[in-house]
Amino acid sequence: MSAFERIVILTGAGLSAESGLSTFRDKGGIWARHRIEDVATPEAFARDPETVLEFYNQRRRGARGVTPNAAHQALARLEAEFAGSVMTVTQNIDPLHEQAGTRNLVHMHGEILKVLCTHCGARAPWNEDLTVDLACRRCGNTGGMRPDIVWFGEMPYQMDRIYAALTECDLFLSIGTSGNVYPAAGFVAEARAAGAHTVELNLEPSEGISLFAEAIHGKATKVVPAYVDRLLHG
Ligand code: BV8
Repeated sequence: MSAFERIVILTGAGLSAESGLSTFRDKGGIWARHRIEDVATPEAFARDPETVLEFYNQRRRGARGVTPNAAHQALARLEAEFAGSVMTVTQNIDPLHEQAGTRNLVHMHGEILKVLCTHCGARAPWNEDLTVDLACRRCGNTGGMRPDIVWFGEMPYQMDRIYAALTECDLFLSIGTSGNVYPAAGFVAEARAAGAHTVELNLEPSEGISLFAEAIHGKATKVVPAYVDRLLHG
């Protein structure tokens, strides 16, 4: 029986790296090839929608062709077999957690396989390329269809639900994230303040390493299954 009862897990791009999806801040990462100001802000979308839509069209095509790795599968197993509660909060916009079987999941930065109409707020699943002239199926307007993604300067999704879980958790795991982007990078401080044990599982020390009670460094497909086994089988 684990010493813990309520687990909150934060994941980032490093979790999907071994599934073949590029991270952001590693060598050759996404932000080495694109400027955030050009492709990941509402101002960029207003100024040059074609460039922004094409940036996410490439990411959507990439996300369609990959499968969950052993780390995604271990986290789904943890949720299914753990006696207490498990909530997974991901910064990732790929569908790999749900494809591995995770159910209690929050995509705080949105999802690449969903579209949002800026005119009427309608959301829908979307697998194809997005173009500027696409008309919204609900309001019929064109020029406003964007990926259902949280850009820099926009409020991440379900923050109330996330903070409520952080104040209740007794174990906080941060997996595959560099701890650069807020408010996600601040979650470990919230969990600590709630008295939770905090563990970083990452390839290398993150920006927030000093805030974690425990750190396990290595590739996610190696360290995450091993840690989940420790949690489930003592
Ligand atoms: C907001 C879009 C306010 C989707 C993204 C303080 C408080 C609040 C905000 C701020 C603040 N200071 C600054 C800000 C503004 C900003 C921010 O944080 N800027 C940073 C750059 C300083 N934050 C925001 O704008 C946020 N919004 O605050 O709104 C507000 C308030 C009121 C009302 C309205 C608004 C919005 C942030 C979300 C932005 N959108 N993405 C997309 O294109 O994907 S963020 C982007 O970074 C991605 O979502 C990504 O997930 C996220 C974090 O990156 P990581 O996942 O950590 O990836 P990274 O490459 O950095 O690291 C990978 C790690 O994995 C590395 O450590 C590596 O070692 C490790 N790794 C690699 N391989 C492996 C591995 N680990 C294990 N195994 C491996 N194999």
